[in-house]
Amino acid sequence: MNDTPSTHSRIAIVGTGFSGIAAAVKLIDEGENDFVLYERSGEVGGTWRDNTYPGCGCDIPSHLYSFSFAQNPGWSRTFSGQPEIQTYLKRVSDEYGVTPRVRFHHNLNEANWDDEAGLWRLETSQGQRTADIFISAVGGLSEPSTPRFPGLETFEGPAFHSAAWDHDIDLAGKRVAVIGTGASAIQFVPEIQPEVARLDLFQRTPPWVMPRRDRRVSTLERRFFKAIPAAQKLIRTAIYWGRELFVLQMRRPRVARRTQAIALRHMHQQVKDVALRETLTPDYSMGCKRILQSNDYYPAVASENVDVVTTGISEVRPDGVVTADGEQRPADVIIFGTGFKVTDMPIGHRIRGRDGKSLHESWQSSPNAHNGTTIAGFPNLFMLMGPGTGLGHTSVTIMIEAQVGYVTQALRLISGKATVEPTEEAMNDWRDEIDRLSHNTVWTSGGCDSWYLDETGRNSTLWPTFAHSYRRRLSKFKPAEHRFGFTTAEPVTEPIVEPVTNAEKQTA
Ligand code: N01
Repeated sequence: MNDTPSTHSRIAIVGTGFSGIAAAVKLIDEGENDFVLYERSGEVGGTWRDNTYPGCGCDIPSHLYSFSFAQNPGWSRTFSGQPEIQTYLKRVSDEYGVTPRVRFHHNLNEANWDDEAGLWRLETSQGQRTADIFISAVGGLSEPSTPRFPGLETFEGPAFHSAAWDHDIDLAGKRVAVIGTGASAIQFVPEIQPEVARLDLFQRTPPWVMPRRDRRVSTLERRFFKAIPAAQKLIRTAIYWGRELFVLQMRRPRVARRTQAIALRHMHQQVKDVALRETLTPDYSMGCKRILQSNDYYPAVASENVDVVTTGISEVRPDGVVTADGEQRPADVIIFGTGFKVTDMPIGHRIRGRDGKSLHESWQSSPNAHNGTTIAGFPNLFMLMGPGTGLGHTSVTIMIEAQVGYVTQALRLISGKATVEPTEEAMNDWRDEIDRLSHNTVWTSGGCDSWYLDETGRNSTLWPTFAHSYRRRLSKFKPAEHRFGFTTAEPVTEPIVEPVTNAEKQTA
């Protein structure tokens, strides 16, 4: 169906990661037939397709880090690796009839709301597409952030970001500079450390690292989950509520101190060198940045061929990295584990609303969307995993499914030629609530700089409390918080692909 000539659809979803797929499955279930997904790549999967670095995996238990409607009894580990998650996403996309609706290799360059025609004009790498409703499912971790160190372009060896791992580069026997010690780096450092000649790990801020309670799931367990889906559902529910308790430590310093002690003990058991332990000990409250989990990071870092470098980088030369104290550290390869553009998301520059202003301009350095989803001045735009919906403590699939249910409620209300957008007041109330909930939490007062906070110092990234309260909040779409209008766009009546229903496929 990818060669269908239609350039207009009632609904356009951009992105086919967890949120794009969830939205598509929900629309299919709703009997909505007139929608397409635009995907810049040639495969679904989003960040789980792109991040193929060695050791890439999930730090949320697999039973929870999956869709409630498509439980997978076959997870091979309690915390899945990237290949298995990617396979899962592709399978769900195929089985639920999403894949035939995806237009691959359509990179969204710009999206402009045309107020006269009452539709979105999506400028893609394959030409203009239009839609009455635009669901942005591009995710928060889609655009790698690579620091522009002076002289980087002169570096003679390969240099790549962890989210675009260059598998053609053989690291065996090489001197490797790894920049960053976040969630990605702590996963790939133990994988590459045994094979490289030297590894200089440039650490700006040490992370808190907890033990990773990962294990193989036995064949018997898998058979059991397959035979009795309710048992897997029960475990999922138990994990869900267990993870909710993690919020308490973000809000209560006493609880946090107890967890910090576990992390420190973990480090003491694995790192014998006192000076190195000092270097690796965070000076901020646990949870201020994402809490990491690993059983092999500290042993790798404590290995003879690894140096943890804490002096900042001043420049890159053709054959190495120079720190602020003038020391040059020779390197054959540079790997950036430097994260993603989260608070200044590139999509914010590409979406323009009614008055021609981009999201970025209207946000003025502090992203905001009502319920993390809709934005005044941007009619019929729904952002999945928008501002204020990220999570540190549990699975984002919970937020995604809540949002998708909320969006479908809104879509039912504008089934004709109508538009919907939140009132300014509703948006301000939401922002005030995020600020109130963030106040005095570890995210805003934990003593660290994190990408949860935007340029203005606000937490505009995380939902700063329990996931279940977000679910409850989004369980009912409130028309009174929105403004409705009418457009002149002709509704599209021609189906793009045959309807498929997923109701019978639901396992949970
Ligand atoms: O990125 P990060 P990531 N000079 O932003 C450092 C998700 N994820 O790719 O802390 C020197 O966490 C930066 O230093 P500092 C998860 O949500 C999920 O590792 O800013 N260093 C930090 O050490 C995660 O949070 C899973 O001082 C620089 C590192 O680079 C998110 O992805 C698995 C620098 C960046 O860490 C991002 O993780 C993996 C500079 N100029 C990832 N700029 C799951 O399991 C940045 N750094 C679900």
